[in-house]
Amino acid sequence: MTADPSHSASAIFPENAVSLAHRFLTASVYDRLSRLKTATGFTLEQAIRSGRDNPDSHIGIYAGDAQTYTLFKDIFDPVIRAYHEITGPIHHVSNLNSLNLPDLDPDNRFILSTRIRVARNLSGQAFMPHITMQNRQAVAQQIQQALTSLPASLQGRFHAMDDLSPDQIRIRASLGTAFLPGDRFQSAAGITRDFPASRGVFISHDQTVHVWVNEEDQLRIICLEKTGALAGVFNRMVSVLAHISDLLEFAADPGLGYLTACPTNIGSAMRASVHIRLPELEKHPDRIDQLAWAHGLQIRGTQGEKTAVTKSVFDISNRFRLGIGETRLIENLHTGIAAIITAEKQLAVSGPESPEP
Ligand code: ADP
Ligand code: CIR
Repeated sequence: MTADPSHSASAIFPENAVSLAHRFLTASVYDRLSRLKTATGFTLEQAIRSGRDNPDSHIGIYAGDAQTYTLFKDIFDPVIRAYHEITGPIHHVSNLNSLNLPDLDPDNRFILSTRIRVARNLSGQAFMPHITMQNRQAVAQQIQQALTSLPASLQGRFHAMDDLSPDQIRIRASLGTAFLPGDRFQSAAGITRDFPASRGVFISHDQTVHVWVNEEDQLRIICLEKTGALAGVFNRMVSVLAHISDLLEFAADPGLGYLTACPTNIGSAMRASVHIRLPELEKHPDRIDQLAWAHGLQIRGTQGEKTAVTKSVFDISNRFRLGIGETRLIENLHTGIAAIITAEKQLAVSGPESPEP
């Protein structure tokens, strides 16, 4: 098929676009895929809207439902390969088994908290960029109902966000009982439509388990502790997932793993992070970047994705989630954070004038 010159990559995305979607969406791929629609009616144009409207997007593409990943494979496949750094076959691996690892910071000198989240969507429902208002509400009710069947140790309270004002949401988000509306990337993707309708946060009575309902994905299951006990937080996640998976069926693909709105999250859909205070390494950005890179880690700002580091508190997490089992992902993070703490201690001893290694 001859490519329509008006559909050259530069005509689809603005000239200054930097995203992977822009990089891989050739004129011929665009030409072929732009004629297609998933069974729920999701199009390529919708998938790339966020990347097109936000030229600074790194990924620039979202899925509207599970079928998006297969129907639009010709663009999702290279984006997934580039982000997850996969050259051979894409092969989801899962091993949700308990771990035993030493506390990364037994004296609580560096790590403020450890958080592990996994993303999930319900099988058979469109994802947040494309779900109807009615189905979004049905999803919230189904999840809320399922959570009431958790065992006694995981019982908790659901905090609906529907009727909250922006000020109430801000206050409750700081307390953990709500989440903020999404950023401009999610907004352009359609994820934040009708916010805060059908959104809410479940919190277990002991506060260690949170479930965000209808944020970027339908479920963000979160285990959180104000320590560096990475294995303990992971083991709780293993147990929570075993219970929740008995109650709900999740969208998944044998090769791609759990399917999520953003292709960076597929696979285990797990992001394990520590909030860690690193005043010395903060003065050596190249060193911390190099350590993170070497250990397959990602650095985010204190308030999350695309925010700044404040008071020297870094969010450091696994960069990869696909083709690597959950236990290895946690072990790699453990090794990387241990190396980062060692480097921070060395810099503190050698003083501020120490040369860049
Ligand atoms: P994700 O849900 O993909 O992890 P974000 O990067 O936006 O997305 O993080 C979500 C929220 O979780 C942010 O408010 C962030 O500050 C908070 N967070 C992330 N890691 C930790 C942590 N280790 N301790 C406490 N809060 C954390
Ligand atoms: C981008 O392309 O930069 C944004 N859509 C965010 C990509 C990272 N994914 C995410 O936060 N879930």
